[in-house]
Amino acid sequence: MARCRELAAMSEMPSGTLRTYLSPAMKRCYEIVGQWMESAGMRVSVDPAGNLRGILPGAEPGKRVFILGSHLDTVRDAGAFDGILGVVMAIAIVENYRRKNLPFDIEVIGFAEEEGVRFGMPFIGSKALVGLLDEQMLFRTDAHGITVAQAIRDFGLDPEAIAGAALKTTPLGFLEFHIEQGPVLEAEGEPVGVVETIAGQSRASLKFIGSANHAGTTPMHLRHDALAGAAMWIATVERLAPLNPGMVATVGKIDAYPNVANVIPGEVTVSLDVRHANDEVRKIACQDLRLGATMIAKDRGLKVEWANLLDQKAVWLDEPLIQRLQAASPRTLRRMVSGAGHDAMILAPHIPSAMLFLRSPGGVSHHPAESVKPKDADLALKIGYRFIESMSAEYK
Ligand code: HGY
Ligand code: MN
Ligand code: MN
Repeated sequence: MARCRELAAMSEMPSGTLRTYLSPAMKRCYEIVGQWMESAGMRVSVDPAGNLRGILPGAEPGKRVFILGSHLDTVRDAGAFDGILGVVMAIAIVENYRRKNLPFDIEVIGFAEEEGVRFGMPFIGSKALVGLLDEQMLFRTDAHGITVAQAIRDFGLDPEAIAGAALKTTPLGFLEFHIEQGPVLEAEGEPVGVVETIAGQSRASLKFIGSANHAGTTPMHLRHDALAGAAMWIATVERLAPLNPGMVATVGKIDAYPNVANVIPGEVTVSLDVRHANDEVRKIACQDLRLGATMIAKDRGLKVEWANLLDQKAVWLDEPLIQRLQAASPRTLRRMVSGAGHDAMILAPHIPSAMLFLRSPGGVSHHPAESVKPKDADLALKIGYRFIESMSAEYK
């Protein structure tokens, strides 16, 4: 818990937590987490995509590996546990096994970028690990016009070598500890749960283009107000989501130009984030929202540009690993759907993957009030120890 709170202070914001892909704040975070990894007996490195990687060799180094970990980056004004908790708990598990000569190596990975805050596209670290990064991604720019490739160079890494981040062998599996970030476990009085499915997610960016003009002299019927048009569309997003049970849809970001009170907004860019456990339902909802934007734009004499940023399928996690987690738990584990995306959803199609959720008090996350109960972390750790014991017994 103390370690999570210590890392929360490493931030790009004067107050509040923000750590984005390969930022200076992230460099300080790597130094601290790297020390914790070293003191747990791990050999530490940073791969070409920027993932922080620690290896605890087993009895036959390099022969087999089991991966633990989560992400080190955060959203803006984040809590202290989203992502970080999974890395810190992984290190705690390694500390417990550092002299046990396991029949496999344990690799702890602090993924460099899961939230997608800096470059608008999530999962850079985990995609690099499974060889899914496309060259195009290297040219995406952040708000200051810096490309991903430049950010990698600024961090002292070589973007040309990014393929080197990909795993050379297929690990035995991947286990990610993570806060639930929702209300279910608390509502049911459960300290921990096991994830069965991670909902699919679509992310897009829409630009409504109208014409800026004088707010005082332009009659209402002669306006092409991009912000009013975007606002109409945002209202349809909120109306459409509940029509599909289990769907969530969010417009979290809006940028208006020129963004001054006495000018009719000429251009507005908004984000869209749609999640659902069924990929078909999610895709149809996005098509409907896209059609709606086109109709609103047409009606108001605006243009609208739609850019897809992510189309991440829903993912089922590994049933044998779920069973193994259940066998390691002193209580029946609540099987859950995760509305939040995780690095596990990128790894799961390539590596048997599982997630253990810890209760989120108040169901709060992506917020400074995010918290974890120490006794839940203690229980999760004990389950983690027994999980590794059972893996060790199987591969002895
Ligand atoms: O947004 C999410 O699903 C997660 O927090 N990356
Ligand atoms: Mn998050
Ligand atoms: Mn997370």
